[in-house]
Amino acid sequence: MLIKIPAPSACKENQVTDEKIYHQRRAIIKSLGFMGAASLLHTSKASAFNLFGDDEKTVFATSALDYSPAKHYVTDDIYTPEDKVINYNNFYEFGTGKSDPVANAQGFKVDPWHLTIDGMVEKPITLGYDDLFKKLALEERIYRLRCVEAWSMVIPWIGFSLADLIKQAQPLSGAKYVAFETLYDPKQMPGQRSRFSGGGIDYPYVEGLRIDEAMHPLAFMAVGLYGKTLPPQNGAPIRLVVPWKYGFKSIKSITRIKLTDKKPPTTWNLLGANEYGFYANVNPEVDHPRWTQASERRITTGGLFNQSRIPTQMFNGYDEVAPLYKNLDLRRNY
Ligand SMILES: Nc1nc2c(c(=O)[nH]1)N[C@H]1C(S)=C(S)[C@@H](COP(=O)(O)O)O[C@H]1N2
Ligand SMILES: [Mo]
Repeated sequence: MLIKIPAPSACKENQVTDEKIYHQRRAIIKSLGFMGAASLLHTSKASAFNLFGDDEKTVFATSALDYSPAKHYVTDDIYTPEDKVINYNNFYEFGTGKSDPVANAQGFKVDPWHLTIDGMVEKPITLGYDDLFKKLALEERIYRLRCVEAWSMVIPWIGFSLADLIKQAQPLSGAKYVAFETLYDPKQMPGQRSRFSGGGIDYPYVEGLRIDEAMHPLAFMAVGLYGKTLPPQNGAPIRLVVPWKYGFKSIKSITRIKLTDKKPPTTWNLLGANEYGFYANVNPEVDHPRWTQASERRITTGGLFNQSRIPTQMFNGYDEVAPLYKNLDLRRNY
């Protein structure tokens, strides 16, 4: 079956409705079993190359039978314009202000890159930069991202499921957790040079998931957004996206994924255990000690003051993860 995929650049921030319809269509096209991503890769190593090609591109989907009604890979929500997604960031390695990452990360070197998956696995592996785009079929997913600070965005990511990546290393049955680590490179990351410039974090930034959370199909490894490779400020060349958890779990610029039988330390929990838990599931009923989590500021179009305040949903609306926590008191395990 032949499918036409329009270039993402076709959408403009002031065409919200068009943008929405346009992308919705694209996401559905993607869920039709699009397997051609590797063949769309540019050989160029220029900074942000277009993962869907420069123009309308004809690609092959395997067959309509591949369609799975994965309702949570798409959304009716209005997309956050690309310009907001790539200019309003949290990436403390590049500074603690929202506009610091875009200002300080532009020279960040992502190629060569090494991502190692090791620990309790049958077959430890290390992926180089090109492998990140070629080893697994790329797909697009539209996810809500809810920061613990109570703002949120809707972002079209490109990547593959974390489960598919982990399976490449063949986890041992005793592995109970997955630990993640961001690059440690103070020469490139000014926030890592001192405690004061990096928000008090003891770098490298580390995160973790229980193995069943990590293997959940919604847990995603992103290598791109809005049809292009990730900008450095969004965690190039590869970052985690866990849409039902607060944004700080979605660790950026990952160099190591380690399977372990011990609960791994996590950066924000180390920084303030009474404010940031290991689970960090989005939960409107459990407030942050210093602010409510019952609602959030959705960043769409418009200035800072006309963005809508909307109710926060349990698990950020991804209720299919609820069974993962059926035996857990989510008030105590925030
Ligand atoms: N290594 C690293 N990963 C990180 C962070 C960080 O400071 N360092 N910030 C987190 C937080 S708090 C959020 S909300 C998201 C923001 O992702 P975005 O900038 O792509 O929207 O990245 C997360 N991942
Ligand atoms: Mo965040």
